[in-house]
Amino acid sequence: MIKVLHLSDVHLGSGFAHGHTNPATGLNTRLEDFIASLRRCIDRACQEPADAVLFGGDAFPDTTQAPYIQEAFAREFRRLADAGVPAVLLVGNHDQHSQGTGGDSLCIYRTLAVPGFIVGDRLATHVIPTANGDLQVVTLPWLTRSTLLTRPETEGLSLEAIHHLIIQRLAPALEGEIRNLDPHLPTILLGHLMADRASFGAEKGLAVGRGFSIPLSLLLRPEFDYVALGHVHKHQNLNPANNPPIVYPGSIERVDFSEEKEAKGYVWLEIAKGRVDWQFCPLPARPFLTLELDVSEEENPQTALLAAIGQAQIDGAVARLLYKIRSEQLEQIDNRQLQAALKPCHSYTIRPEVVSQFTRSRLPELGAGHSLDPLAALKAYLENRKDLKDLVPDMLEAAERLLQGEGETLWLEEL
Ligand SMILES: [Mn+2]
Repeated sequence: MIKVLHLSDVHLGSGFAHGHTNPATGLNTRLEDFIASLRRCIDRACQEPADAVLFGGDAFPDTTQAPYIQEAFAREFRRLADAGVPAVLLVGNHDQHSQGTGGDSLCIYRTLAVPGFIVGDRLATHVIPTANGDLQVVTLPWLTRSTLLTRPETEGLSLEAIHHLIIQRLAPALEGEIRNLDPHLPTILLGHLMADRASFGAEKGLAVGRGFSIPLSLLLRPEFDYVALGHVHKHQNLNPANNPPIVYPGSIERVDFSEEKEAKGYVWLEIAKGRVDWQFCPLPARPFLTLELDVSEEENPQTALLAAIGQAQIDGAVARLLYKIRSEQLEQIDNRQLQAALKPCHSYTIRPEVVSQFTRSRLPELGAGHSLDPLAALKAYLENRKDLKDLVPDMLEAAERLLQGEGETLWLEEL
């Protein structure tokens, strides 16, 4: 059996807002978290050792990462080269230059001719010699219109029509690769793509251009012993019948709160022709925690908030406290006390939402769906002004009062 470690969506350099600068290293603590998770993957691959490592794409949030972040990624993967473990680095959408002409952030590994490294930036089949025999890997990087189509072919077409055309082109191209496979070798399709049945995670909001999805029928082929995917941050197997398994290992650390409830990890698999055993291996990623409560009916909202914090496992977590409150209760809130209670968190944000009966009952035409109401706009603004943090309750209360005054006027005018 050939032993393979399959990981994906490293996104080194993202989520800095959830961390802080480590005074000992000068690095953002979330970068340190991401590096630690990547290190655990590489440790496993080196210690077993794995016969090959497959990286499913999205090394960084974009192609313009600072050199120290690119170096951190290289430092970990380099250990594979040192240990003689071959690796395939697949190009994901975040690795491609946004214009499609600037190359990708992984091609440097080919240029440097890192021993045993293959950069998967096109649809191609690679035969990788390993200690336990040859492994066949078909690479399918993130597809863009420039991958399979020429400019004149797409001129004047809608995005939807272009996506349709890309899939039309992909089908015969992939078929060509499949027909040229050596039928005796264990074979893996390594793709960075959104498959039809995948449930979404953070990648939905992270993608610059809305992508398109690949029909599962293109991947469900008996010629593949395992389909190793990247792109979707939530671990899942799209084919529970396992013939072949079609697996997203997911991201190795939580990029944002949308991944709060997802386990993070990588996949370890042992493969021979016609046979594969695979296992999801969880990583101790930093927990994210949302504390959401409505204290608008509480006699003592501060006590309710402190009790909720006291009951939660906030130690070392990236936490957010979201609570609904009435404007007249705001003076009962002592933010410094909340901050002290949240101190054991790795980082936290506190977001009060002032609920108002008034705007809903008297001015329904200004309700949700019509426009962004001024209070929501003010809150969004204040959330981005960390320097005004201490003034938030006062400003929201003042705004609330102003809005009520305005409401009265409108109401009178209508009469
Ligand atoms: Mn992606």
